[in-house]
Amino acid sequence: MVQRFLQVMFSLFSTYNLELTAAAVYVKVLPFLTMEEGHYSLPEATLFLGFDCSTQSLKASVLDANLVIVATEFVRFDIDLPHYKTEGGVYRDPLINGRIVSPPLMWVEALDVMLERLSKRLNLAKIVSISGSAQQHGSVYWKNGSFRILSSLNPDMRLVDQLGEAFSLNESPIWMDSSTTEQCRKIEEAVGGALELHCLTGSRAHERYVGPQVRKIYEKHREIYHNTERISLVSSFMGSLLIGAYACIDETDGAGMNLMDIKKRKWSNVALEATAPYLEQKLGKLAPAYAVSGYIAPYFANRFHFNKNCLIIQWSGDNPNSLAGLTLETGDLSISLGTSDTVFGITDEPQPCLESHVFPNPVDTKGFMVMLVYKNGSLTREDVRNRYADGSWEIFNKHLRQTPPLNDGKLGFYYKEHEILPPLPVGFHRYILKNFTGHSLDGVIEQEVDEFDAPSEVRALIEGQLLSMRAHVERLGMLLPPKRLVVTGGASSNECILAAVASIFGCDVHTVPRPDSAPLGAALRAAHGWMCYEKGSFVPLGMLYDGKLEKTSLCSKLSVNAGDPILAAKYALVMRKRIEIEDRLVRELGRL
Ligand code: XUL
Repeated sequence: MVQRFLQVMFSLFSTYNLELTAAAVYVKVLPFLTMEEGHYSLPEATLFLGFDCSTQSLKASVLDANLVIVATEFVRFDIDLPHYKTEGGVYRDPLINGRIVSPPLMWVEALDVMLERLSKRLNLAKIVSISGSAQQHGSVYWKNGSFRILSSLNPDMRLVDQLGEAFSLNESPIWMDSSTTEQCRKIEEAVGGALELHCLTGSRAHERYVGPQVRKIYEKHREIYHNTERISLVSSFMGSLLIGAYACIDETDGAGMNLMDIKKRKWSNVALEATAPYLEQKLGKLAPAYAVSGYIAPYFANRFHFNKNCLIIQWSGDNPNSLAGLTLETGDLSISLGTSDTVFGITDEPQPCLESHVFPNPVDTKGFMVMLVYKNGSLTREDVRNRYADGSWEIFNKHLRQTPPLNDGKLGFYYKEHEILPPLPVGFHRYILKNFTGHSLDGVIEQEVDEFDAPSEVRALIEGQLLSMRAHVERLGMLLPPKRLVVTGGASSNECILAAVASIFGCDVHTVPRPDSAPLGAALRAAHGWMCYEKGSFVPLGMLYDGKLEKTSLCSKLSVNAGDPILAAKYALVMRKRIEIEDRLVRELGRL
């Protein structure tokens, strides 16, 4: 009875945009926390589930009460759901330059498949809380009247068979999209310029951000805009499915929209007005990442035997969740090598810099997460591997081993996709630095060439990606070398790439036991949200693992020792030259 009352309360809060935080509805219905030697112990026999709805797959990690991974699972969109005919989880529009979308119904069906698989492996009733990560910036458009469908799901049917008519837009713009340059410029102009928008919302206008995407829909497809009752991020969309109601947008992921006042953690009227009318009511409320979105919907309790008290904690972006899963502290830096490459850290005072993305700290009530994002990550590494290493990682690594550091002055810029940082169009650019001795840039000139030998192409790609990261981190004023550098993402299992990171950054390189830190971070945040709920207020995340980190699946290890400092100094010179060339390319070809 109490339970049903709370479920209805959660739905009402969510539907009518009332503020809901972990502390707002506080009733102890779950096992108790115990305090031991400065940390909280989670109750024995409880499980915490974290998802990651990324570009190419839906992943899951399950943590036990000791924060040890007990199960992982994944659903690959292209392979497990081939009827959507996506490539790498996306559709590239051949007619509209830069338009890249994914079908939201595919994410719904991926959840069906994932839960069918997990229910065969685990007793889902032991899961006390669930959270998730999702690709940042993707947006989902719920058609007028869809709340009714979402809140009355029939447990005898799959989700995909019930939500087919729920969307006003059947193709969601995703983070890879770059079709809104015009809208970005108009929004920046309306708020007083790129820097003004950056200071207000944490980022200048970016094509993939939700604000410019919404403005485009409003300008070009007004009927769709008016037929939309709720706009979710991919993160809050997946959370909505699990609570059977519209989940709030998390403040950290919400900062990736060009719509939120980064300091107040509230929608900014100025930014909303620069985007589209009546937008605030379509967005609903923001909530902190540790808040409870609601209890799991009866649909999942009935169909998959989840405990009806299972809490859904706010979902957030994949990068913020990785930051949580890597247990980053101020002064640490992480490089995530995935579909996108990202570099991020935590700071109290972010410097205004147009290249960076600033979000509220996803694991604290104060401070900021600062991030750089590259669109040409693993897909570009695979492309270069296919062109110059016969499609084999072994040959790719052999090329890296047989070429000297600094690549005899060969520098490459490889953009298979329109790049975010720097904002350059598709294209490969190669240069050889003449007269480079490694001691100064005096007399060094760059000569543009068409192609290198195959091994040098591979080294130019990897060195180029890492030099760009080092240069832009330096521009951001972040601590270099960092206190701890943690490399994560698929390519972090490649030792040759890790060795290049150590040489170029000139510091030790750490890795974590599993490269997919986003679902792990989500599972950790599920436990954190549950703990805050139990305590009735925010509790520092570290209270979950302080003093026992090495016994958990969160512990990082030293993988490669710092490279030679003389070599790192030579890389610093090449980096300066590279950034000079990059700035020139942006002036000549850039989208800005
Ligand atoms: C971050 C970004 C990407 C996506 C990838 O700003 O666009 O890292 O989050 O999923």
